[in-house]
Amino acid sequence: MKNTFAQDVLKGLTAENKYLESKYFYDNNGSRIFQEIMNMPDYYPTNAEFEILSMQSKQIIEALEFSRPFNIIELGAGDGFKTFKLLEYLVSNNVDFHYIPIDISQEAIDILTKRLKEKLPSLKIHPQVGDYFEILKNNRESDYPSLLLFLGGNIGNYLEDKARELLQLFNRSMKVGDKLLIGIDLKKNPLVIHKAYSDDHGITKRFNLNLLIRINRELEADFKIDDFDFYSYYNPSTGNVKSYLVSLRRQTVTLKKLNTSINFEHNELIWTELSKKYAVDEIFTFAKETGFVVNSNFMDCKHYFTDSLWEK
Ligand code: AVI
Repeated sequence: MKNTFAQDVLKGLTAENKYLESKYFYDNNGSRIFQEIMNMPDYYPTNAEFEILSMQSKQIIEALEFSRPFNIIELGAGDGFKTFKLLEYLVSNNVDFHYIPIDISQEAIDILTKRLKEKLPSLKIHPQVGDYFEILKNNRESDYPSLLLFLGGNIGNYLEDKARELLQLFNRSMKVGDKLLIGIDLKKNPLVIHKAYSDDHGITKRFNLNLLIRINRELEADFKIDDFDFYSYYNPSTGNVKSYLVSLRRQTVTLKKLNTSINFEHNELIWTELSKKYAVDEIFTFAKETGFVVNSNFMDCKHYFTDSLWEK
């Protein structure tokens, strides 16, 4: 199998403006650091979405207007911590549904399945490991209506064009009447956003530097981690949080597996992540452009985050 990680790292580090793709943050260690981020009080998206699903599960389910058994297909289920509230509501109200969590990590799916079987023994769960689209292909043949979940604000990590493509792909794998519940982080006081991504504890910095550690390990590179710093800023006009690694000196890094060396200037940047924030009217436009109609926006009490319900 071709090593896309190696290819993507090479492409990013040899580009005129160096970059690394944020999807590569999530090796086992990176996923653990991301859990730490989600536990930080300043990282508001997790608490906001947890509040929405804890307080408004009833309203969300009513808005689906599914009269028969249905499927809940979760894309990138991870540890399923947030979804638990929704599932708990459904199980305790004896609603007839099947839960199909999908994740690329076998480890994440195993942990999730074990926890759910313990906590909600009557839940009908059909975990799947692999690529969303391969698995979603079956959705169009299903006799049951489906609710797709794409939670956590992951859509914000895609460039707008890529996000549109992804949503169009979701749309194509859905039947008329299927719904999508998508977590979207909203524009808000810039200081709140700034604090969430430039934390004082250095956890987000560690999250970013872990990518260099991963490259050292998997591509036999010699990044000196102390020679890089982390910088992130929010632009309220565009809604973009952009994160970077900063080379603290002029240096050359060798990537043995790629047979190549990369030069860094003093203060040269590697762009590592986009976390885009949307305004509510942009969400309506986005849905329309990708073949959906917005049914409702379920927001937390501070209006920091929305779980937006779209229908095909
Ligand atoms: C996974 N994703 C939605 C997170 C975000 O907020 O963009 C990743 C993250 N990066 C830094 N902090 C959290």
